Amino acid sequence: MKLYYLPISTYSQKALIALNEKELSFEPEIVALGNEEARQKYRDIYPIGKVPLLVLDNGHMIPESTIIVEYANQVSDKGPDLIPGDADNRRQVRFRDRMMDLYLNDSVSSLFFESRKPQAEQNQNLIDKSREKIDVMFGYMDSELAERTWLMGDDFTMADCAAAAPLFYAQELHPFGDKSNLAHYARRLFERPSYQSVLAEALPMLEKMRAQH
Ligand SMILES: N[C@@H](CCC(=O)N[C@@H](CS)C(=O)NCC(=O)O)C(=O)O
Repeated sequence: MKLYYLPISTYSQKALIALNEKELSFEPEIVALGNEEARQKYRDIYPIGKVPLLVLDNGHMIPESTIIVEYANQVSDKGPDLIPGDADNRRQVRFRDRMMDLYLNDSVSSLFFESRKPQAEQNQNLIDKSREKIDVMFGYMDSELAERTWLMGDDFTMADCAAAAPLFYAQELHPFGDKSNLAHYARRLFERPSYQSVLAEALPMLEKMRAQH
């Protein structure tokens, strides 16, 4: 199978963590989202134009990071069960996955893209709203993590796959402040081998972007 992705993309990183956790190998295909020609070429494959996208050997396309994580969990018995337990527990994993994507990841991504614009062109309203959402999410996560190793407790799940990348970017864009449970959790996530290898590929690219900024 082939994964279309961009190493620095938060949603790509979520899928990559799951593929690493489940010890699944794939053919990597990097999509240069910053290049209009490459974007257009990619839209011929997937008209929505978003990464990640997993394409199976039979040509079946699996877009959307959550669905890629679900697929990885379905086809591999290796590593942790990323959506474990009974129907109620699985619903709670999905709920936390949605919270991480819709309110944490999207807000941190907005801050990232706004921060790359010249100050006069930045959308202050979007920045303020994003920071508000991140603060709500940080408060929610910090209290949940008071007695938990991972977002669901002892099990590393899809929700943790979804939390890692936005928390990594938040360190600079919107630091954890006094949220020590969250800060310790983030450290555990960043040290996990499945994320270390994602960072090994992403960090040189991020450094290059910073140097160009
Ligand atoms: N809901 C999608 C979001 C994917 C997404 O927004 N990916 C970003 C990169 S992190 C992207 O492809 N942006 C390019 C674009 O919007 O054209 C998922 O979970 O996979």
